[in-house]
Amino acid sequence: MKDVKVNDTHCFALIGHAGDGKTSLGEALLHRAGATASLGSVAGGTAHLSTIPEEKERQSTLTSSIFGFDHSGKHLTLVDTPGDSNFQADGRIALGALDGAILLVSAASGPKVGTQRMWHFCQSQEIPLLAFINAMDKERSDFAATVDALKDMGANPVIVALPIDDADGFKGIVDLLHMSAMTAAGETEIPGELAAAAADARAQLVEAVAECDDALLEKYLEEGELTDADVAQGLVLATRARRLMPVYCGAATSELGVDTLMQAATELLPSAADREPWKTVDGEPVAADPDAPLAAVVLKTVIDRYAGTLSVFRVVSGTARPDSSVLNLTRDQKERFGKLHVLRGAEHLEVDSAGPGDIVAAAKLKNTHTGDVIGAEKGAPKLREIPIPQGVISYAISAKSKGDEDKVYASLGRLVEEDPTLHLGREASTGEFLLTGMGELHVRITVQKLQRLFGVDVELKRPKVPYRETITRRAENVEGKLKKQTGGKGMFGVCYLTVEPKPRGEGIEFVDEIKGGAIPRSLIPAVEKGIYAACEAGPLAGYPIVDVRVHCIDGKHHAVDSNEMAFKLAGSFGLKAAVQKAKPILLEPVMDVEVSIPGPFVGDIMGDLSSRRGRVQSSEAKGSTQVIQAQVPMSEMLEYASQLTSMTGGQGEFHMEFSHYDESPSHVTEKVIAEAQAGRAEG
Ligand SMILES: Nc1nc2c(ncn2[C@@H]2O[C@H](COP(=O)(O)OP(=O)(O)O)[C@@H](O)[C@H]2O)c(=O)[nH]1
Ligand SMILES: [Mg+2]
Repeated sequence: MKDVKVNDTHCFALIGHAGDGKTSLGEALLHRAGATASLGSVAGGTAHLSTIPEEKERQSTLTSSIFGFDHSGKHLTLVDTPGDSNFQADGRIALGALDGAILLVSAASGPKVGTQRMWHFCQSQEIPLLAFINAMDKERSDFAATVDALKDMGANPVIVALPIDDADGFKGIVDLLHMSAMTAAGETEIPGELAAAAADARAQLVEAVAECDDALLEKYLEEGELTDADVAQGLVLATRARRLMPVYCGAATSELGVDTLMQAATELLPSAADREPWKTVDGEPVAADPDAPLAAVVLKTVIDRYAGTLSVFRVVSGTARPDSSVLNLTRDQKERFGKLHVLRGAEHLEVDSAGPGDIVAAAKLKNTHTGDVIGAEKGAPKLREIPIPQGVISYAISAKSKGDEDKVYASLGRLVEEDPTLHLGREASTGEFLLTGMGELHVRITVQKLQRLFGVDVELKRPKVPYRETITRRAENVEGKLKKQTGGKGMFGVCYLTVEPKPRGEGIEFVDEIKGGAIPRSLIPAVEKGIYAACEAGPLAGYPIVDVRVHCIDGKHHAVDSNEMAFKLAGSFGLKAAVQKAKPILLEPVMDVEVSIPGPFVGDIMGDLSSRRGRVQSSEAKGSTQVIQAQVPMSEMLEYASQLTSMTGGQGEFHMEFSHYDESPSHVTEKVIAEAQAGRAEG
């Protein structure tokens, strides 16, 4: 890899909804680039990007898969991501370490929940995108409608490849940048009957590119055309600045349109050298310089049967070398690399160095986890860590055979290490182990892996609902006081807090408004700590408090008796008192639910969703299947999988994922409070 320059090093992801063809497209890209000897197939169980048995069995991607390869003098890393909402978080984490992505959409069904969710995520993270409209060979494919649907989603698509799709089916594409046609036979003339449509689409492309750049626009208005070089260069800038999302199309399983997409991925998406610079925790840019001290982020952890635990990292700056010492800057832990490997699906290829933009794996690091940042022992900038999404559904689990508990706990610990969106905890009141994941399937697959890798069987019990608590009005100037000045060491701290509701999902915010040293500067963080600690258990039923802005407006201190402990407790008492005065309520998680069923079941299923307090948002026919979208409180959906099976004789399917928190109705609140009180009485 050392011969490839940083500006010829690219890493990008394939993202989109489950089942639309990402893995198949990845296989086609790898095969056309000569990185694999044969075209892998998901349906045939030969995909190089499927790395674990559960993926082959379900014919669906469950964990992101990384493949590094060389192509046309460039070093590329392709990351195939899961589309299913249970596993999408894995793709989001990987995107935190990449430079761009290809958003795949099926021409037969258009953008779906998974497409939209990944698109929004890329928007929020400012990740440059190309779109690939796949499955153009399917009978119901509709290129124009799919482009329109991308527009409706809020994207700014511009067509760069037009399908050659006539009565005999899909044959290839017209590349509007080079005004040439590509079919299975190779490059050819643009078919006569498409000439007018191609000229029209080309004019739209030129116009869209011109509008993104003042100098180009001026030239375009004066001369009425732009040169090929102008358009190509303009499109590069517009893509990287995320002003335009260039749209390509093809059919992954027959490798049509794939070469043009590969060229676009390496020309339009930024290389490691010309992406937006990485930032340190202090917001300083970090240049992709192979000669600087090493700085890297860990995007994945893999438990490998032979190699042990692998930490997969992307080099941001500097050069990683085998047998060298590094520092985990997240945990302030010394680590040592042994050999370094490029991942090629399930295979590993040893390398002797890795520079900016390269993604490699190191085995058996001591205490390094997904999301961490690592670097040279001296002089490494501390990069921002990759945020890890938190799971939403918790199941109480127990070992099937008594005496296996320790083994279950230890083995689950290994799986949690590999998948940071899983969480293993213990419920204080009952002592039960709780396994938390992104959805029911996520937890069930984890249980399957547990059995396969470690031979332990566990039982899943009814999941717990992660309720939250918040406030509904402002409470001003509430005192939090700790005063203990009789006998022993004195303790004195007073703070005055004003709390107010924040919009849903914004969490807790602390605002320091202390003036004139009413609380000494050095002790204000203690107040903040106390407030955060008190937010862990709300006054109604002990669930975490969320979405509150806390202003610390005044306080009192004592020259001798004030200390950290005193102010931490004062902050904590103040918060509890303020929340009580601000009319606290219980929030319940509401899920986005998509149910697919044969037409005749629609009435029953809609009625059932309403009885679960669900709000049906749409019901659409897709062929003989009816797809219902609804929002339903999580507490009503805990055993939906088996209930749907019995209602439809196994002919229904559903997806569900967290949408938002909503105030729970009073009968639910009362029940949850009563349960919490019963739990406390027992515990
Ligand atoms: N006809 C057709 N089938 C496709 C195409 N791409 C993928 N498929 C099929 O769709 C199914 C799901 O594809 P997969 O690549 O696993 O989708 P992913 O979940 O997005 O990774 C597989 O059975 C593929 O063979 C395509 O372009 N045309
Ligand atoms: Mg896949």
